[in-house]
Amino acid sequence: MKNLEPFKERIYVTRPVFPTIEEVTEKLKDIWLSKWLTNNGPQHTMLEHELKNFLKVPCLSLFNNGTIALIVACQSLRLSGEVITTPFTFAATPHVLSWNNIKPIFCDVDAETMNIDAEKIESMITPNTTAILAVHVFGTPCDVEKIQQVADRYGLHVVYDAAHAFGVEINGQGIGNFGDISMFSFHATKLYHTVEGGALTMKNEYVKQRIDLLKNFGIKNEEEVVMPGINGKLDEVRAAIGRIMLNYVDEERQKRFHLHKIYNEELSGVAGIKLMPKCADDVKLNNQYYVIRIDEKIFGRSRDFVYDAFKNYNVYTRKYFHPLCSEFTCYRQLNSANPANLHTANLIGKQILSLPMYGELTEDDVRKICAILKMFRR
Ligand code: T4K
Repeated sequence: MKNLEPFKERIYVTRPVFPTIEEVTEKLKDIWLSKWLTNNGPQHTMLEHELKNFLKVPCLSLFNNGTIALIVACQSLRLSGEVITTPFTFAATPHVLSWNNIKPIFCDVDAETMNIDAEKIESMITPNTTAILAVHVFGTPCDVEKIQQVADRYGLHVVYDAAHAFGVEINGQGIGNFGDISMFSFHATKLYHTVEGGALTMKNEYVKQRIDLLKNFGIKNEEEVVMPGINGKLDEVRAAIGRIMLNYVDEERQKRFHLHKIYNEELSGVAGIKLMPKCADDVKLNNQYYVIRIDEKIFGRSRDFVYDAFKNYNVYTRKYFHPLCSEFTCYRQLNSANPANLHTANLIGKQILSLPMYGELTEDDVRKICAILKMFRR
């Protein structure tokens, strides 16, 4: 690649998938005719059914975003005290615990998958622990078997933040089948989206009923309010967009799968660059993100140098997830936030870089991004 001029237009870390305006207008007409805008309308009912099938889960409840969904998941299980979680995640994960008056206990992560280190969870359990909140970070599944074993041994709940894991499967099973409850985010920047939105998946109708009450103010009927609920409902317009977006998700995933291959092809063997973790053969990934880790000692440049230098070429990468949640001012005083206990997470936080990944990127774009990156090497 000789021509290493900056890109003419900004290349962001991601771009939302847009349906055609005609498809949206068509669906809006249905909504206008129905005179039903929110509160369990027909689009909502249909999308819940369609997503339940798509994600291969027994039960699903839609939400207005992933964060509220996760807050409600904790409420529905009556979690309290301490919950063991990962510091290498988006701010929403520990914040959800704080909003439930729960103390997040940060556990170090696995050096390969970057997910919570299942081997270390046990040592963090105290009499106050009520659950494990694990994140399938960048769509790579956690060690679901080991986590369940630990949880069963100590009578803990398991909640998965599957915000990144839409459509991920293990041995043909939807990722939302593991643990007590999983949360999916349908934010605009996700592989599948409803503009803003999210869902919880759960094992049975009983749990779903409780969750459905919690997301609708606890209103059972016009005479009875049975619990202190919140407003977590997804409206008809976004549910309708979600129904359209289901037609796009496979194609988008295929495009990203191809771009992943190009990134791997271009970057494998580059000294100082570690690629996405490899998963077992029975794992179906969604290829939503493409992240690398830059070892400054070998690459000759730091992650921060690369992040800044890319901007000169109009490439806007992101440092997902730096700073670690354990470094936030609201959490860093916790004993578990001590960097001495989070050695791997702290190392990854300094090395990680999310490269542009979305279906609209061309193969040439990706090859050029890789060429620019290789040029930075010293
Ligand atoms: N748990 C985990 C592990 C999560 O990653 C998230 C969300 C949650 C929980 C919470 O789920 P939600 O409550 O959001 O459903 C973005 C997303 O807003 C956030 O949903 C996501 N994780 C997080 C990883 O990424 P930011 O602050 O980095 O987004 P922003 O606005 O900087 O967008 C990133 C890039 O995308 C921009 O540089 C340009 C592009 N973009 C973005 C938007 C919104 C567009 O081109 N068009 C757009 O409309 O958080």
